[in-house]
Amino acid sequence: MNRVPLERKVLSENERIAAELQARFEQHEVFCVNLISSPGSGKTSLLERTLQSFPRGPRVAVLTGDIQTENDAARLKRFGFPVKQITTGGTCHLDARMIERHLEDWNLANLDYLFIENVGNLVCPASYDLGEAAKIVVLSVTEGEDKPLKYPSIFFKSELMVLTKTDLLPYVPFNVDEAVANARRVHPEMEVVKVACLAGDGMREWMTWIEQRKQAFLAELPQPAGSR
Ligand SMILES: Nc1nc2c(ncn2[C@@H]2O[C@H](COP(=O)(O)OP(=O)(O)OP(=O)(O)O)[C@@H](O)[C@H]2O)c(=O)[nH]1
Ligand SMILES: [Mg+2]
Repeated sequence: MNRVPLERKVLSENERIAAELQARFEQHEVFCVNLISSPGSGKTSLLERTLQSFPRGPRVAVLTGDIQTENDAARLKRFGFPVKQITTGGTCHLDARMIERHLEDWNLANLDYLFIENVGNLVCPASYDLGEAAKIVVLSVTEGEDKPLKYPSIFFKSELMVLTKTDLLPYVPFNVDEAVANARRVHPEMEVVKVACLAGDGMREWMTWIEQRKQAFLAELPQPAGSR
């Protein structure tokens, strides 16, 4: 089999498993987001702040993907929520089968939020749905405001762009308005939140977005028979 049909087969198998995962998340009312960025943009730092910011009560879990090391899981486990590292061993993205496998011993009925940190890569993760309710692209101010134009697929598919490391704006030539305009050229409805995770700036806006998007996810779920 040549490369194109094989790739198509892999992607359609991924779509099948992702649809099953999506149905399970919906059935158990688990709001799942897939965080995607190039390496080092600040995904784990954002999740560290997020876990710190959650009030007591919500049931939150994280799956974090990397090619090697358990470093990110070790960072995130400190906050007392269930966290698993997915080590791909070379694959440059997470796929739905990996998520399915790592969820095997978690009871989805006990979760409200599932955060997935994808492998650092702006290209391949865009092609692999994981059953998430929303993709979120993370872009740091050190990467250049042209990235939405160079890597349009992930910006097209993401609902939200989180602009990170805004504390570095005084030191790098990065034009925020131009970055946002570029993202909206690719995806006119793109929402934007700006954060500086080391200082904690912008966390209220980020947590508000997550909460509102979760409410929208719940509102869109099919109503159980008899509740209408
Ligand atoms: N100045 C500054 N540095 C930050 C901020 N957020 C993260 N960093 C730094 O950026 C580096 C990478 O952050 P991570 O959170 O590990 O990035 P990541 O996207 O999870 O990286 P990978 O998982 O390897 O793709 C670390 O040295 C962080 O301390 C920020 O808001 N401001
Ligand atoms: Mg990370």
